[in-house]
Amino acid sequence: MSRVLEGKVGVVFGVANKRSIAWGIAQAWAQAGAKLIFNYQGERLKENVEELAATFGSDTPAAPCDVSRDEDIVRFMDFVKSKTPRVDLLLHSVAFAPKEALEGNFLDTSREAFRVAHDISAYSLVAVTRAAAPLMAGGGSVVTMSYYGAEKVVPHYNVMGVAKAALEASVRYLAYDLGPRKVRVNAISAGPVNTLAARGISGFSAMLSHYEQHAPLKRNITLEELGAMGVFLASDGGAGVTGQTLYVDSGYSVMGM
Ligand code: NAD
Ligand code: 0WE
Repeated sequence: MSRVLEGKVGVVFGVANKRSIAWGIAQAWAQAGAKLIFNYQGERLKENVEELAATFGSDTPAAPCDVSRDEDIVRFMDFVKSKTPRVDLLLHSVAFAPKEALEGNFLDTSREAFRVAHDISAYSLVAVTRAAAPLMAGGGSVVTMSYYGAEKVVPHYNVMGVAKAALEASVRYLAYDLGPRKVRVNAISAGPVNTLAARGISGFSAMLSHYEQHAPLKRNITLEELGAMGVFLASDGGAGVTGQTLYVDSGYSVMGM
C-alpha cells in the first residue's frame, strides 16, 4: 500500500484485541504512514492495547478513556495534546448494549438499556468528535462503525439497531457542522466480523454462513477490507465524501431476497 497518510496523526478509539475492527483499521492507517494514539476502555484492556500499540514502535501512546465519562474524554484529549499539536484522523469503533437487550424482543427494552446503548454507541461519537475538533485545525477525517441493523430489522440486534440509526444520523449532522472546517465525518457499515463484541451473540456463526450463502460476493469481509475503506476515507481519495454510510458487506445490503 502506498503511504497516502504519511505525516498524518490519528486517534483510535475501540481496540480491545487483535480481532477488533479498530485494530484492522489502525494497522492499515499505520501502513499508510499515519502516527497513531490509542485509547483503552479501562485497566482490563490496558496491557492488551499497550502491547498492540508497541508493534508500531515502543513510543506509541495509549491512555484510558471510558467514553461514557465526560471527565475521561477531557483527560484523554489532554493526553493527546501532550503528544501532538495536531490531529488529522479520528476512528470511533465503540458500541455497547446490556447483554439482555440483545436477547428476546425489542419490545421489552428497558429505559436503562436504551439509555446505555445510545450513550455509548451513538452519543460518544458526538462527544469525542467535539473534543478532537479543536485539534483538527487543518481539516480532518472522522470514521465510525455501523451495521445494517440501523436500517433494516435484524432479529435480536434490537436496541443496537436503533442506536446505530442514531449514530448514522449523527454522522450526517456532524458532517454539516464540521464541513466548513474541512472535517469530514463518515460511517463504515461492516458485514459481520468475528470479534469480541460478536462472539457473545448466539447464532453469530449462523450469520457468518448466511452471508457466505446470500451476499453477492459469496463470502464474509475481512479486517483488511475494512482497513482499505478506512484508508480511503482518511485520505484525499475520500476528499469529496462526507456524511455518508459506506457499506463493506460483500454486497449483502443490496439483496431483496
Ligand atoms: P470489539 O469488542 O473488538 O470492539 C468494541 C470496543 O468498544 C472495545 O474495544 C471496547 O473496549 C469498546 N467500548 C465499549 N464500551 C466502551 C466504553 N464505555 N468506553 C470506551 N470504549 C468502550 O468489537 P468490534 O466488533 O470490533 O466493534 C467495533 C465497532 O464495530 C462497534 O461499533 C460495532 O458496533 C461495529 N460493528 C461490528 C460488527 C461485527 O460484526 N463485529 C459489524 C458492524 C459494525
Ligand atoms: O454492533 C455489533 C455488536 C455490538 C455489541 C455486542 C455486545 C456483546 C456483549 C454491543 N453490546 C454488546 N453487549 C454485550 O454484553 N455487531 C454489529 C455485531 C452483532 O451483534 C448482533 C448481531 C451482529 C451482527 C446481535 C444480534 C444480532 C446480530
